[in-house]
Amino acid sequence: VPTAGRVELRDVTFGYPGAERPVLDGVSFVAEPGQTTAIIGSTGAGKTTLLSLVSRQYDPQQGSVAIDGVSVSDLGRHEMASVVGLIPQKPYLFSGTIGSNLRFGRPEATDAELWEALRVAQGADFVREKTHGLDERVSQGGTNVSGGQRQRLCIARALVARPRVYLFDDSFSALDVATDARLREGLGEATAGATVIIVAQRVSTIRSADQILVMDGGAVVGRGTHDELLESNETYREIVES
Ligand code: TTP
Ligand code: MG
Repeated sequence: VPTAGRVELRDVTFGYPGAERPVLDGVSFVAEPGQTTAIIGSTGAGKTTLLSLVSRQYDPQQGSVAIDGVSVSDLGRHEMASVVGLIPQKPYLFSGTIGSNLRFGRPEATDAELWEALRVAQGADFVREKTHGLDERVSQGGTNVSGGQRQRLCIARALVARPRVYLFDDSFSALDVATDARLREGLGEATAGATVIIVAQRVSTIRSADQILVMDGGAVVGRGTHDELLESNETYREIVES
């Protein structure tokens, strides 16, 4: 039974520097290891902001963010990278090769491990088609990798690092439904035992999540399984019907 990677937010309030109103207001939840927690909610609800607090790009003004009982503010930068794998909503690559990008979180990873991560992330085919394969050069603003390919490379990069907590920020919305399903099936195995938090737009992506948090205006306005929320939550029903 996995026991590592438990994420706990307690009464978190956060506003961006200089802003008048908080973006997150009294958010509390627990995401358990071995489970998938999905977050859904309208644009601007604060989903990305929430993930940025878990990955400690910002600290909350009030409340606490802890992983396995340790406040993330006590984790060093390097430690953080091995604990949390964030796949950002706007995926980015570092200047270098595809291989060096994939090895970012774990430099000692073998080529076989990179290919396995690429296979799961549905990215092996396009990397294989590159003239230089893993040694193909990419750059921040480069055009030899499309947006969708960039996203798959970022997913593979997180898998290679083997963190305790995965944060997927809207990583699946741009995929067709079949690729989305295939990718998440493979991810289920590859991330087994870890804590998985998925921000999603599509209900099909989160239907089977162990827990769904519904966010609206910086607050969690509902939580439960898909069936429970359909019963009990008006905001969730509106999202499902839209
Ligand atoms: P987000 O946390 O970006 O909202 P979201 O991720 O739920 O939206 P989307 O579905 O479109 O991805 O933003 C919440 C609020 O915070 C919003 O009013 C914009 C504001 N904000 C900033 O002021 N600065 C920032 O850097 C970010 C990311 C958001
Ligand atoms: Mg967002």
